[in-house]
Amino acid sequence: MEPETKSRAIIHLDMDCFYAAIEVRDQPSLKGKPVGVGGARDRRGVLTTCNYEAREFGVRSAMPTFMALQRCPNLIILPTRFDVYRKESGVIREIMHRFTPLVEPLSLDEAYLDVTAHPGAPGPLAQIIRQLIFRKTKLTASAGIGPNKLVAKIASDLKKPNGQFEVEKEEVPAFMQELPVRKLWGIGDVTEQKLDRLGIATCGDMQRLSRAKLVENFGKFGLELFDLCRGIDDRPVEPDRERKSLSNEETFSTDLETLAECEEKLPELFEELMADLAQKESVRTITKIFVKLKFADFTRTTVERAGLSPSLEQFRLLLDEAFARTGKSVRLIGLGVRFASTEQDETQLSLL
Ligand code: TTP
Ligand code: MG
Repeated sequence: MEPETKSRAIIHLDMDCFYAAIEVRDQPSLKGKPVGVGGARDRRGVLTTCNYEAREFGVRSAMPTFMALQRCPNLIILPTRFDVYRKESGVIREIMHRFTPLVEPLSLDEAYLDVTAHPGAPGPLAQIIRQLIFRKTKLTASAGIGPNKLVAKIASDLKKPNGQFEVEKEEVPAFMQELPVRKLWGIGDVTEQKLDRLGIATCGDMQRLSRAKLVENFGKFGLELFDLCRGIDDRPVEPDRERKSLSNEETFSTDLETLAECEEKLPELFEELMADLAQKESVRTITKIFVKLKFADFTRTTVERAGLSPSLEQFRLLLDEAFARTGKSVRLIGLGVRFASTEQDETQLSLL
């Protein structure tokens, strides 16, 4: 046996249907009714989230509004109020900081807390934090408690809404055994399909693959998977990490041949970038905006400008310039912004 160090205690806290919960709190007549927040009713609109009443109809975050309305014709759709969400987020963050300085926000409504140094047991602590949040905001939160970020994050989903789930260190192997591989960080559709072909559905299944086999199939990520499927995750909770840039990009299933086709993709990419920005980096100063293109031959080019604020029109000018550089067909368009630098190193926020 390896020498035991004090095991870590990590809480992953996640507000329940955050934007929708705020809207219902502020308009009590909506209570009990299905509510979605976000996009307009036309085909382009997308919901940011919806409450649990709407989820019973199969409505989900990031679902196109028209599809949500097909599933739930009585869905009440409200516009976003990011300033209100940001304010509540600040209140919640302040409460978390009373318990530990090691708070790593993932978005407005989600954070990891490392409470290892706190004298209290982590389960009851999570309970207290959730109660304080409710008392102050009248919003409910769910929590996962575990020996690392991976386990805490997965656990916080299990008793949603308004619940919590704790996995003790000794329980981790059993906890991982039946868990669908999809729940692991970094596994999307493509990896999932590949795993499916290998006959792997759960983390328990994956544990039977050697490191070599995982690397053979997934490259370097295979090494990570070897640990993740065993519930091993040493990543520290890193408070208030700051990224230098934020971007939104899309790779197209068929390459775009003309500038007009590229321009057509802009509004959606722009909307998504703006929503992401509002959620993740609402208070940072933007210094530059950029457009990145990747071409069919996998070469790339980036055009960026200082002193512009992000607008659809400015991005269009950068896109035109980037396209004109080669005229080659385009397989990817990315729009992004860079922030004023701080003394902190660049660390990519891993969206677990
Ligand atoms: P989530 O925590 O993913 O969702 P949620 O809080 O609405 O619901 P849950 O109870 O399952 O935690 O996201 C937090 C907020 O972020 C959410 O209220 C709206 C916003 N959001 C988007 O704007 N776009 C998205 O695609 C997602 C997933 C969330
Ligand atoms: Mg949430």
